[in-house]
Amino acid sequence: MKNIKKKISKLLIANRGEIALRIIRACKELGITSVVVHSTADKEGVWVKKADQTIELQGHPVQVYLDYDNIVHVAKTNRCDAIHPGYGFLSESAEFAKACQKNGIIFVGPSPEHIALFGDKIASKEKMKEIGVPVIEGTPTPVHNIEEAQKIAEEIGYPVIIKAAFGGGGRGMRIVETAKSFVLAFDAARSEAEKYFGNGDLFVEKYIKNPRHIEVQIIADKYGNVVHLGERDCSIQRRHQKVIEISPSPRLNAQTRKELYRIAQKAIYRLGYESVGTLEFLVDEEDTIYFIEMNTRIQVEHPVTETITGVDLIQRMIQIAEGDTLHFLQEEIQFRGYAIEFRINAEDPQKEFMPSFGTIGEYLTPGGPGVRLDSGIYSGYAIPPHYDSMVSKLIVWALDWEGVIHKAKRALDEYYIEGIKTNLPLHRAIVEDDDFQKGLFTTAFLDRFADEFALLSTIAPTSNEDTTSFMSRLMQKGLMTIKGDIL
Ligand code: MV4
Repeated sequence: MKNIKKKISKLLIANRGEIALRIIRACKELGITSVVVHSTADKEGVWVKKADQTIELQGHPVQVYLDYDNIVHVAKTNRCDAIHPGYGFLSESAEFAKACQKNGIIFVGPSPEHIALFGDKIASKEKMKEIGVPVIEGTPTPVHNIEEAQKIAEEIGYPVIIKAAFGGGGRGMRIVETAKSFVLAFDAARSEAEKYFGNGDLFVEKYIKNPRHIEVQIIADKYGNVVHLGERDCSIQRRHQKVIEISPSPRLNAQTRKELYRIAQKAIYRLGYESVGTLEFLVDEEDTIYFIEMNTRIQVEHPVTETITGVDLIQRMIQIAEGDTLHFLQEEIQFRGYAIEFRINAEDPQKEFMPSFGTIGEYLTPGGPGVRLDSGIYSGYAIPPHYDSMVSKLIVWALDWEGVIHKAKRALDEYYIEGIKTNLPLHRAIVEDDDFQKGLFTTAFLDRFADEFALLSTIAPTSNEDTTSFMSRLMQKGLMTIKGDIL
């Protein structure tokens, strides 16, 4: 492998919000000057206030974060040696990583080749299979002919799932229960894939019912040293948006866990992958493990791993990019206690969880032992409407599962955000749920729970509402009838 060592003294952050602030903090601790590029809509961002240097990018508030030629140009003219892409935006653009390379700028992440490989869900699945990683039975190449695809689905046996080769976020994905709905589902998946990913390639797999979504965090240097940092249980998600992430997974038998780690570590070593990375697995009701995809970026939920291992993933990611050797061995990593991350979104459960943008009024944040808050907002801040609705991440830690539930309840209760609707009430309801507390949940948990919660929140009496008003609202919704004329 490349034996180049180059110190980074100035790093450009090609991102926004809480992750931009997280990267600034890592830079400060490493003695690196942080440079933030920001849109015209992000002038008042807390990360813009805290960066060492800021550059405003003129243009569409979203497009400026995606225009990689311009970002590389800005990095060069401002003498930055490196760019950290964060998550989302350009973080998984092989072209961006290549453009950095060409211009002598260190891309803080894996090689363009590895990014490209794992962007292709079919090619990466076949590559992993070759290495001995268990994958789900399905088509090894894109299927174009619909009759052919249907024949393969018959062979696999229903239910099957159709997925987009360059997909993500559940788009271009269709579960097919029976042969007669295959054609319609296939056409719909293809149009969606073409529309969102500019490529209509699809593949077909056996559908795994009620899986848990477990991912393994890996860190690897340029010299073949690979360490795993445990798993995260990301089963609590709604419509392919993760809502809560937990490390370690509360109900994973020791043998399955060991097997996940072995598979992940071996695969990363064999691939010659460098930087941080996450292997996503489905674990079915029989504890069978299936690799589904790999994320070649730092993830939103990285703090739960940092919390139980004490490893600063952003700092190590930067040092690996500088050509440093991983300075710890697998045996030196200790996993301590449980961590849970709650993604706090500006959204209204009464309006189908639609984004709820506005200006933050009073802002009272939780703290104390075992509490970490990665927040991109503050009192008086107007949340710009152009970006996604996640405003902060609350991470709690305790030595055992029971303790971390108590910690979560306390920290969620302390958190008060005025001026916008948030999903804090949903989080408070989840941590009170019996199945959640027992660690009994799969990817199906929240789709049901969130809908029931939304319905309940539309009918619950408001704090100062009288009984008559409450009952008449129930009747209007057809949720209650009464005999006679008592109102
Ligand atoms: C699956 C699956 C069941 N069987 N593949 C969803 C997003 C994409 N990364 C893969 N996904 C799934 N693939 C087979 N063969 C179920 C899901 C899935 C899911 C996966 C992870 C987390 C949440 C999920 C919610 C619904 C479906």
